[in-house]
Amino acid sequence: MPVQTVATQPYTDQKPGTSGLRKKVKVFQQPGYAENFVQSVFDSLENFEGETLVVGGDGRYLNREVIQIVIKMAAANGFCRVLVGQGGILSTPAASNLIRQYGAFGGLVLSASHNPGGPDEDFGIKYNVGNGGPAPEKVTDAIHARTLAIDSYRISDAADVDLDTVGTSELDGMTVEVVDPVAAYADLMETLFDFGAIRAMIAGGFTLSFDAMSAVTGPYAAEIFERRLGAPAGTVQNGTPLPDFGHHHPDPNLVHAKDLYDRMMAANAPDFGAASDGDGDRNLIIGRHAYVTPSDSLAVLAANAHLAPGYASGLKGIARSMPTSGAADRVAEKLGIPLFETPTGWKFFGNLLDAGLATICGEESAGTGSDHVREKDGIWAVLLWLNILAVRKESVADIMADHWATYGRNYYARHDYEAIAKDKADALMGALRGKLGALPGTGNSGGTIKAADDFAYTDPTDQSLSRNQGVRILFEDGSRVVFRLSGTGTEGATLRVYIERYVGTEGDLAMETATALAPLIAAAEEVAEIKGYTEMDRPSVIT
Ligand code: VG1
Ligand code: CO
Repeated sequence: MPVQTVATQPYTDQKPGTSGLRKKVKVFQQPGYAENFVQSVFDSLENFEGETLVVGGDGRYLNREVIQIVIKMAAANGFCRVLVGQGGILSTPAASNLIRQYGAFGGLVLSASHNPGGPDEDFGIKYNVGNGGPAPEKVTDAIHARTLAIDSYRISDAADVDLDTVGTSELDGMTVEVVDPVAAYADLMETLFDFGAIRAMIAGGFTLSFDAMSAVTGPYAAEIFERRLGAPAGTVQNGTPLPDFGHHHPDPNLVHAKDLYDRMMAANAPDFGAASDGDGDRNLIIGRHAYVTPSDSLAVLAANAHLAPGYASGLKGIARSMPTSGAADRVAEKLGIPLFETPTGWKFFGNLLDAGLATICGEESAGTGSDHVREKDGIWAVLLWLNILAVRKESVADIMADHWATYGRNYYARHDYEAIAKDKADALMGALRGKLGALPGTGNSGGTIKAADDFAYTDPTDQSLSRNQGVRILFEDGSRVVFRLSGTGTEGATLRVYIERYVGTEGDLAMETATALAPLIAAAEEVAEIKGYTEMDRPSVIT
């Protein structure tokens, strides 16, 4: 019998987080662990018989093995076709694009994104629905419920599929199509941006450096920046996806992309630097001697998007996650378009994009994207910046200065306290929630507190309600401090503290961020007793 039904026991720890199920590789290597989760995904879906499933991952350790499992289970469960990236590779935005382009039923994206990879590090599985975006909460809740009840999974016992040769084969009556992971995505980018103008800018001496962090964007960046846009070989650094990302943490921030940062701050820095994360959906933007915070980047991209052909007719709206700074709000106000504030995680943008309410979305965690796919998209953000630079013919630093002079500046930082004890993290958040009602009207180093709440979001398209999405302390002058626990970590808990202060166009727009935020950083400590609960006297990462 080609299809086997295998008896299994539920695992109790398969609740998807902010972006899919993420666990240590060793956890995924337990018997039936990946199979249980994949079967639970299929069990919670309906009417996919005869449909197409897209599968691919960021190339991390275990990627190929789990892709073989997914293909054999898709065949055993009745999918008609699986599309898989050659070598098992698909960046998250490229997977989203393929789902949309082929009208697939959905897709499984294998990645733990910015988390490190390797036998002792992290792996992940995320299900994306037919619009190409991450499954909404009602789907992930159903998947989780199923993982707690599952007693068998279905899998074909056919031989492994050759993932390295582009072409079509059969597996138990199901078609397996191995596709070039880059081509369709690169073609899509050419429809959105003025490649001719960017190519001319590069030919005219504009220099750039892209750090793929030994993760999935290497092949995409080489094709787009070096081959299609004519940047010299070597523009893309760390361009080969490695199962352990070269022992690095593929998180494009100032700590983990320090090489790029140092290059961009050096005397002979290139004009433009960028990096992306494990699965290619994040972006770090650094101009020559000018770091751009992700929140500012979202605002600048929104304010200038009309300069790129794909957005020439303007934006319908902007959406940002709640902890992302309000810089984009000021742009939306000036453009006269709506601004949506959602909980953290790209899954909350899908409905807004589908409904045509928002065109551009972003998160403070270095995610920016648009309605071209239903995921955040690192290379897209880089290309939009390049298109804007090619049209405006100004430096990144000048564009930032001009932006702040027009809109004022939202000074912003995120402090992460990583790998703290889960009970301590829960106690900190519990204590904070317990005192929310008493805070308004009181004062501390940050000034007078105007309001304090636990963010809740009602989706304007389907009225679904998401509660407990982060504690907000809002001050009278518009400053704020936000606290939430990460939903992507695999070790203990991570506390994220988001700190923001707005300075208007008449104020000092050239302060050091740490100086501008010092009173609010003190206020965060006073309100939440971070040192006491975390037993850490400083954050592990500041971005
Ligand atoms: C983090 C970020 C969030 C992002 C998520 C997935 O989640 O804060 O903005 O959407 O990662 O990004 P959390 O729950 O750890 O704060 V990725 O590139 O890891 O898919
Ligand atoms: Co990612």
